[in-house]
Amino acid sequence: MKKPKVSEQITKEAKKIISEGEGETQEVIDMCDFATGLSRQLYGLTMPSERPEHRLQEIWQPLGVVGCVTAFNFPVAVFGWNFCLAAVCGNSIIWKPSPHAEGCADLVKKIWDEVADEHKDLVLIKKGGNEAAIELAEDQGIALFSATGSCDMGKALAPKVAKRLGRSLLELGGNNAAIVCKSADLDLTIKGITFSAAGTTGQRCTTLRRLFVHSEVHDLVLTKLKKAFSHLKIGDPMDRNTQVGPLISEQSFKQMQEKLTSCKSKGLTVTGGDRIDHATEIYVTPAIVETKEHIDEMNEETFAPILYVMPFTELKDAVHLQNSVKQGLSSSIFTNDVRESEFFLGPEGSDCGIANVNIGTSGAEIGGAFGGEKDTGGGRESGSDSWKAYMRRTTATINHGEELPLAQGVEFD
Ligand code: UN1
Repeated sequence: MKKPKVSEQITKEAKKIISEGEGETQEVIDMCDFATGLSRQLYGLTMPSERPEHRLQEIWQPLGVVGCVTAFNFPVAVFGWNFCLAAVCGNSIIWKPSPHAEGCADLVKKIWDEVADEHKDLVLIKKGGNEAAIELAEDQGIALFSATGSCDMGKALAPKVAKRLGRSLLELGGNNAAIVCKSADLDLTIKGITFSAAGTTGQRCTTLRRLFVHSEVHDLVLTKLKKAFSHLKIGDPMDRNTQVGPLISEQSFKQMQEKLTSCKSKGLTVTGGDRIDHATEIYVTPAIVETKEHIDEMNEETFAPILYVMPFTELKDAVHLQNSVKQGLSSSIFTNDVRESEFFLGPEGSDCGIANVNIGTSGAEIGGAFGGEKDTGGGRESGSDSWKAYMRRTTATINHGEELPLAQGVEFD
């Protein structure tokens, strides 16, 4: 009953297409289900003790207050990842939403208050920009500081938390790559690439930004990709036929244009990236940049739909380039060769927190731990054992005998 309202609010503020708004709301519902089951599974290990009549056990305890900073592009799902786990682990949360999406936060809080009875204050909202995020980071009372946003934001805030020896959980920028091998099923591949690169108008941390294509299929993939991009339906995100909605701000458009101008000045072929005339919204055609080498522009995350496409001949070289950037969030390989996919998933393969086979880089399910390595910040949210970040661990040793034997056989009589 509340789902359409929340979805529409997401589409209104974050400008995501309505199907993605609905998907995001569903993600919160799924997190509620997941966390409800998880609340009975916050297991602590029991270890055999080296001493007779002793027991060794881990007990997980709540942390206290979690501070949560969320970005405009996932205005409710990321809160859901954090709050659902924080709550079943016994914590409360202070949520600082993006200034672009405070209406989403108000709506979620209203829904919470309707069902929360005496637990309303488990969720408090702190509105504001950078200053509000800094206050949370510096506040000694915030036991866990969980933030989603750019790498620059993480680098500015993490030292403030570290200065008070607080805990951080960071899910920062991505610069995600996909590798297309010659054995790949190209129809599936083009679909996966198009959704990951152009979906959400390139404004996901998991958006596909760099594509390495085996030289034997490079030209064919490029032709098919350009065709797929040219058929994308760009426009009003409330219209169910739309696939690509507007960019969030003029600033995003400016950053996108700067990148494309720089690529053009290097003589690279750029297809798309054009602004579509509109009175109020910023619509842009997703861009493809063709390059023969890994240029500087590819090292940074531009939060807009730009896909760099580059050929390779050896898989290990493609993986090396994929891993050569500072960020380490998501990655994909498209292949029907098990040796290639296993190499990609192995220790010499992708260095990212997420590695997919025959799926694009975006659109992760909540059941897995979500997050990435290196400049992406190392945090893990949502599924698997991510809940452990929201608790503190007590190691308890219980002596149920009448003697006091010391560990390691120490004598002190
Ligand atoms: C983000 O952009 O910050 O995997 C999160 C995905 C989404 C989450 C993206 N489930 O694309």
